[in-house]
Amino acid sequence: MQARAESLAAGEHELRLPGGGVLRLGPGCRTLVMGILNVTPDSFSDGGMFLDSGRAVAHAEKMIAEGADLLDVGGESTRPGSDDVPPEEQIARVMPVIAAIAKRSHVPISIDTTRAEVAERALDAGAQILNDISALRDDPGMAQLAAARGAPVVLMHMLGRPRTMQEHPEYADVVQDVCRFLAERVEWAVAAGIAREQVLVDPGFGFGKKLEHNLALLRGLSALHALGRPIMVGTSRKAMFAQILGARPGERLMGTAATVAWAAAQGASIVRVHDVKGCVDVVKVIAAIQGRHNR
Ligand code: 7PM
Repeated sequence: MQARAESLAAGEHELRLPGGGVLRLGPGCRTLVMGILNVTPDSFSDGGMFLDSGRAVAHAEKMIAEGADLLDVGGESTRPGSDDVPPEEQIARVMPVIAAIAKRSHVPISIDTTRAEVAERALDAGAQILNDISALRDDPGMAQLAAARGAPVVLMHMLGRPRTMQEHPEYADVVQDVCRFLAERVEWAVAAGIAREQVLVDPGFGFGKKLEHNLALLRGLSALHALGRPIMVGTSRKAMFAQILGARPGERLMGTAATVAWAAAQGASIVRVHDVKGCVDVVKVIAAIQGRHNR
């Protein structure tokens, strides 16, 4: 591990996936596109997990066909601002979907949860990456799990708690504050037994941030490279596009695409998006301009 880490060129990263795969990130390859898969009850159907799972799996297959490099599966998408989805409910939602996707394709799957019991069952079902919006603060079991399974972990910045975070977020210097927080969480994760090489960082767009903060973080995104870890960016369809454009969620693709292009040009390793096809085109064009390897 040490030898290989040292043999990597500056800014290059290799995440080791449970099961033996390797995910290459960094200036040598294009920004990867992670498709968002929310697994939530379908209010238009009679309910029942079979229907929900079928719909979610079909959407996963569509995103894979559109070129998704990874999928992020979450069963908690009513947050922020509302009640937490209990772990048992998250497990019931995501497990069958992850198992079905893992059976059909080799696209790496991340599990979007802050709860270790959900993450553990997701890993058992075939997920390989942990995406924790609490940066391992919610559940002490998460760090233990990541360390024990050797799974890569995304550490995201959030100011405050989901329910109240948008009330009055304040920063001295948002880029510096977010960098300092992420640096602290990386060191905390390493102290908890997680390999530094397995950690990704994410500034957490929209999580305890006003428009001015989101824009400052985009403007200063490349400062996060000082953390020495791959950067993930999630701006897809977020409220900043309502504020800049007056766009409803379904009308935020071009706004999202602009931030995806910007993030890719600043060297973000992964963009987390709803609209996979358009965003794959965007990152491919940015890679072509930069002369990066384009697969
Ligand atoms: C309601 C509000 C539902 C907000 C879902 C959301 C990120 C994430 C989310 C992100 C990482 C959304 C968010 N956002 N994980 N999970 N980074 N790493 O808009 O920006 O998708 S949930």
